[in-house]
Amino acid sequence: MDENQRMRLTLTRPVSPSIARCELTHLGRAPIDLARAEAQHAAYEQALRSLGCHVVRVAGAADLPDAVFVEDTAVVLDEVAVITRPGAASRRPEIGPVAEALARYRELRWIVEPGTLEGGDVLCAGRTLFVGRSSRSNDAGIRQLSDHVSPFGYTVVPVSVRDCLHLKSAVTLAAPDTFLLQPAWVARGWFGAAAVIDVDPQETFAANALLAGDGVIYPAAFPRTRERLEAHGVRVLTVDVSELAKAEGAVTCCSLVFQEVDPGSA
Ligand code: CIR
Repeated sequence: MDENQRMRLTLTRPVSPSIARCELTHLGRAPIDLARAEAQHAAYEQALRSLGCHVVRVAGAADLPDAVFVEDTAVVLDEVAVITRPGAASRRPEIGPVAEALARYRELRWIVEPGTLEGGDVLCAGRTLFVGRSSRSNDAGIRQLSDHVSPFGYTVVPVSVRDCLHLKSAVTLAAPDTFLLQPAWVARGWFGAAAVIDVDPQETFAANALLAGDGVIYPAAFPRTRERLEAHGVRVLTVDVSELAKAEGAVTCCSLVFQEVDPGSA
């Protein structure tokens, strides 16, 4: 089936009422306004719909503070979904309901002990998966991911990152052939001859954009980098994610975007 005829799905999960107890690695704790976070999340889902995504919500989890950051629980490719084993132990109970939801769309594979992997460390560009070696994703997890996906023709490239939570804090795709990158956190050499847009030096956390369809969802907090994206012809939909950012989340982490696949064709 033609890619354009397939439904684009996105899995999301509600903001947990316990989000104030979220994991934090590089940020200090700041009060999070739950009602505002929920409203921001609803606007984010609406932005996904406006880019042609059908939003599938996984049930909320009141006792799992970081459940909204569903990206970290799986890596979804056309052929298979790999359920992760988050490096943050508090996040491991998040995976069950996500796996259950994804089983409707994909065959599942699993990262197991001693591997750890979080989806925020996995950047899929065509048939290459760049994977951050971070405090959340270890070499055993990266090897297991490679074993799961290489039969389908994917190459896994481990990437060193520094001073940030995940690889996708430091680099994401702004277009299928264009990276948006924070050069302080990841070296652009990993990405070969591909086009690279650097974030504006005044906007430290600006490298996380969510590519969905023909546009990106992007935080309103980074207008200078937004200008750079638009100057490269990228269609940008801005969302205010200020409350989720206090939990060290950004725009990719609140969804898993994938194409519906005819089970007979995968
Ligand atoms: C955590 O530290 O695990 C959460 N507070 C934030 C996770 C953000 N995830 C992501 O960017 N992929």
